[in-house]
Amino acid sequence: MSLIKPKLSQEVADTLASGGPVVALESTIITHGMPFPDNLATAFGVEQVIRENGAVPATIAVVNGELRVGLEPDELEALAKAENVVKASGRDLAVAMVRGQSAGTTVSATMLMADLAGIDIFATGGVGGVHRGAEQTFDISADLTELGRTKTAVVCAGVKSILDIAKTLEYLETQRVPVIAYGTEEFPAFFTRQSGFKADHRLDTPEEIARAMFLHHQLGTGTGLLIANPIPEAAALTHEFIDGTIADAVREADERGIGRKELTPFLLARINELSGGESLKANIQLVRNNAALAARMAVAYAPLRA
Ligand code: PSU
Repeated sequence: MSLIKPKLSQEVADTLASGGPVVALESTIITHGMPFPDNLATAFGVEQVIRENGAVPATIAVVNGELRVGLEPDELEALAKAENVVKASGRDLAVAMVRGQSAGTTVSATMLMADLAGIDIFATGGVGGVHRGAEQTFDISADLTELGRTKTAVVCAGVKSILDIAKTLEYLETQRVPVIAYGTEEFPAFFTRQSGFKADHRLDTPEEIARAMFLHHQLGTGTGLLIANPIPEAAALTHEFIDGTIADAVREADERGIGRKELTPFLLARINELSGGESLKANIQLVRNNAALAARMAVAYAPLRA
């Protein structure tokens, strides 16, 4: 039981108090996932998509040591421009507060803060997972353990094949996290619609997903849910185009000894360079697509939780 409440924006506080739909958004995608100015344009655009689909966006971050849920436009801009800002997973929040730091929150930290604020649904691009070679390095994202203990539904476009997708799915099974693919049998691979692995479940409407969330929590499972929403067909990259690029970036990281929390941002930036910007374009489209689904889920879920 937590004793800390993050600081909510007025709009988010009012919407939650009236039982309205709110969708949480992470900020590591802004501080470490995309370059300026695309990161800022995407952050504003994604908030807009959530509004167009009937919900209120709540971008989550740490600002000068304060846990914040719902940022003002000038605060988003400052985060998007900041250099050397911290990347905080759940375990880093307390130290960031003590040191008065500003931080982009990863999926794990955002889930934790959303839960503290009373927000049930969160949209992102991709979640972290089990890295390739994890049998040697033990590099498994804290996002997966957080999904195993925090009751937030996370909408993503699957996980990138910078990760070991089979091991990521195994780990989620161990953590009692249902993996629900939206409108498809297959677990998507972020830039591509297919990964070669099936998701555990398929549901075809936001309303069905909202009901599954409700029942999952009624069962007292205590865990989150991972909703995998494939990138729209028109924005998707092909395996022929992106797989070699991903492999090259992973090899380069290995040769340069880049690991731990630097690894994911390095791979994202390098894949963007090597793909001539195509991966960034795809990334932006899939985040917007996830925001739309999350908002529709939040609209369907609000009356259930009342
Ligand atoms: N995957 C993406 N874009 C991102 C991230 C993941 O496609 O920006 C970010 C998310 O914030 C995620 C974090 O929580 O990277 C995972 O980092 P790590 O692998 O170090 O746990």
